[in-house]
Amino acid sequence: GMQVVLFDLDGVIADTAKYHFLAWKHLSEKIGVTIDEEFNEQLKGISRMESLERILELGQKSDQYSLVEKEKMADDKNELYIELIQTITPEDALPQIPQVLASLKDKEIKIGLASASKNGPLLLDLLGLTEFFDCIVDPTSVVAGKPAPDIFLKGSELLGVQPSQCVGIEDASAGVWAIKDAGMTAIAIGDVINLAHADKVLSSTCELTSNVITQVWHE
Ligand code: B16
Ligand code: MG
Repeated sequence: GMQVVLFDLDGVIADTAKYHFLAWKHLSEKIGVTIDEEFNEQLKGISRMESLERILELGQKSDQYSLVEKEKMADDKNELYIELIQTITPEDALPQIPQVLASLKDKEIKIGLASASKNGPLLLDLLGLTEFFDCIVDPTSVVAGKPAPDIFLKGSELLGVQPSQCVGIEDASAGVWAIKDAGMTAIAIGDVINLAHADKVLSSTCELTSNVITQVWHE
């Protein structure tokens, strides 16, 4: 039977993608690279340094900077991102998310966070949702980022269950691959065209309930 639900954060629990985008856009413009929302799709679920690398590759500038300079750019982006997310309050949780978390708790289903973001704990605090989480996987504790399954596997390990007992919820294509490669059931939030590799696709979190989650498990 099912025992654990592993949530992605950005794009599932809160719409932080817009802040990541604004911060990357600011950084990109300073070095003469233009990014648009379509390109930004590729950065979803991808780590900070890997995102920077993709932006530099887009502008064919990857070999123009040393690792130290790249780390400084990533730090600058994160500083701006942290400034932007300070305005987040519990009102900014995506629709149904607090209700779903509460309902899973009532059903004694464990809840984990499998976000690539090093800002996950800060965001959960700003959203007032920390108390619902039985574990937060530290993204720096896994070697390979999404689409590798590592972060989801670590979540099942920390909560003491088999991958087959887990459902993962994701908005990013890379994240859905990570869940499927971990041997878990995947629920995706977003466009079915990008996310057809999930077991179930919902167009938004408005459609997410604890019943939808438990039903996918039994299918
Ligand atoms: P940070 P998720 C991911 O979070 C974001 O989707 C991605 O855009 C971001 O670059 C990554 O976290 C790292 O975030 O810079 O805050 O460590 O979707 O896996 O929750
Ligand atoms: Mg995401």
